Amino acid sequence: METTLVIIKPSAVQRELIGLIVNRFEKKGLVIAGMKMMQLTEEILREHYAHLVDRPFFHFLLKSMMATPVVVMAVKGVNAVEVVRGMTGATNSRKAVPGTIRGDYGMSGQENIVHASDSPENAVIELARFFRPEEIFDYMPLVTPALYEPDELKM
Ligand code: IDP
Ligand code: MG
Repeated sequence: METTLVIIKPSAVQRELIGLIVNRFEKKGLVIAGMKMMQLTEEILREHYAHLVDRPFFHFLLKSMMATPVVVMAVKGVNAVEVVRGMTGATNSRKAVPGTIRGDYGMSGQENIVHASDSPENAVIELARFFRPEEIFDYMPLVTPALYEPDELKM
């Protein structure tokens, strides 16, 4: 099983979409292995978005990501990184297809509702950035045998 990082961004917190977004991951069959609210800082954002610090819109991204507290989630399941990225949709919400979270709830490239890790390697790095090890819980809901065929659970 993989665990991936999701951030419910201030754009979604402001629009009162927290519960709805958590519910989408739960209903998909993913496990919420960790979840908390936190205020992001410039320091953590410069690390998290290191690939974008030289882009002209970076100061807008900083302001937008610090506008309210965010909800950070550790989301677990077989191939969770790819599954959650698929549910998230394209970066620009206007181009994200309907049925994805960005496609259903966003109209912006920057204010695009959620962050999701883009590879298993980055998921490990990003989870460690936002969670202490004891904040991610190793449990499986009782419905698990109804969600997967037994061999899939070994993945
Ligand atoms: P991703 O969130 O789909 O992985 P990244 O390229 O990693 O996309 O960009 C991180 C975040 O930076 C995006 O989710 C979005 O909020 C913001 N961003 C990316 N590209 C642009 C842009 O061209 N204009 C404004 N904001 C952008
Ligand atoms: Mg990214």
